[in-house]
Amino acid sequence: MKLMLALDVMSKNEALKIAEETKDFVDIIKIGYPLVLSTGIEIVKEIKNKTNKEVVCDFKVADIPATNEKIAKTTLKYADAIICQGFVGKDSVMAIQKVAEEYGNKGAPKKVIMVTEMSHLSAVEFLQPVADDLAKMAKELSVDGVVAPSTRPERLKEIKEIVGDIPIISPGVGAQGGDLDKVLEILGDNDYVIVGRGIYEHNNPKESAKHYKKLISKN
Ligand code: FNU
Repeated sequence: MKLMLALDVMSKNEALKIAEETKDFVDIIKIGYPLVLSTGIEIVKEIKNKTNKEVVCDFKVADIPATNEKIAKTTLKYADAIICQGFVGKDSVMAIQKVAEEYGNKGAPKKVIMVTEMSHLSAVEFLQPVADDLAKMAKELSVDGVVAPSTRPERLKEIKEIVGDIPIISPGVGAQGGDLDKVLEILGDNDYVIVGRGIYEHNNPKESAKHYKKLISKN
């Protein structure tokens, strides 16, 4: 199982410092609007140069196909992977997949990760009722990964059963209170546990990353 660092800090210096400090224990780095809107998309290059890790842009893209295509082009020029929402439907996700195919190559494929059920409390209101169908769509489209919640292990398990061998990217351990032990019983070698605040808000991010990596690697 792999550790994905969610680097949601708001300054370039802090981002690069934490990325470098934790890189021996982190498998892949995820950034999103907090960092990219604060510093610019070029931060992707700087993180990659400093760490030699793949960078995922968590933009939860959720627009019409024509706009999704533009967002994907700008993002995948820099990033290795992009996160999109599935609830906008097949054509919107496929528009991103088309860009990923165009921009990637065998040595450096570009990946599309689709959100199914989110990890926060209110995801049960509107997303949970359709999440199994979203997971089925993710399977049908052969996306490169799906996001499913560590905050609700029973749902994580159900979604994993639907998507089969598609890697799961799971947020919710640490600050959101997800139970890592339960999550470790469900996820497998190709899946990712996302930890953000549990690492970057820790007084020693390196030690925290090391701690999570050790717990995850035991399985
Ligand atoms: P931490 N994230 C999430 N839940 O938390 N992409 C989702 O359902 C989802 C996400 C992201 O809580 C969130 O934006 F689809 O500090 C943040 O970047 O450990 C990270 O996962 C969790 O961060």
